[in-house]
Amino acid sequence: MSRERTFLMAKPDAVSRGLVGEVIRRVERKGLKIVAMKMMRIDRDLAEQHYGEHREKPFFGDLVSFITSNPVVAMVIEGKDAVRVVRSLLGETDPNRSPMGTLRGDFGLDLGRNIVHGSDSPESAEREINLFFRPEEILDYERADEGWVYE
Ligand code: IDP
Ligand code: MG
Repeated sequence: MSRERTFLMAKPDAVSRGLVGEVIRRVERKGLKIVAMKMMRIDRDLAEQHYGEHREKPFFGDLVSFITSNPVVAMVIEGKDAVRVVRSLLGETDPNRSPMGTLRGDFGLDLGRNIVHGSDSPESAEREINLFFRPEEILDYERADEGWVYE
């Protein structure tokens, strides 16, 4: 079993709307394992690093203001094909184009308030995990159901 890791974040709208439990519930019931988690306020410097690829986009300023506006819950998620599977739990970037049954499809209406962030590739995952977590904050443990989640 490949134990891929990805970075998942409940954004300020998820925290402010009381949707953190919903995000966690969907990750856990899929069989994915949370191996690090913290509530934090993102500062401007971290926001600009995290969203560096969008620096030249017209929405960059609003995106940085939004992501620093209230606390977030940052997580490292581990499991088989975790990067792709977490992205599929999120849905499309625009909540209005995102299928029902996904987090963004079920809980969002607006592109700039799309509830969650998930890494888009294993390379992004490594970069983002290192931005948000120190190695010792990522925990190694077994979930009791692993023999029933993996063959
Ligand atoms: P992703 O979060 O699905 O990977 P990206 O294209 O990487 O989507 O964009 C990062 C974030 O920037 C999105 O989640 C969304 O919050 C915001 N964003 C993307 N495109 C737009 C836009 O056209 N207008 C406003 N905000 C946008
Ligand atoms: Mg992205």
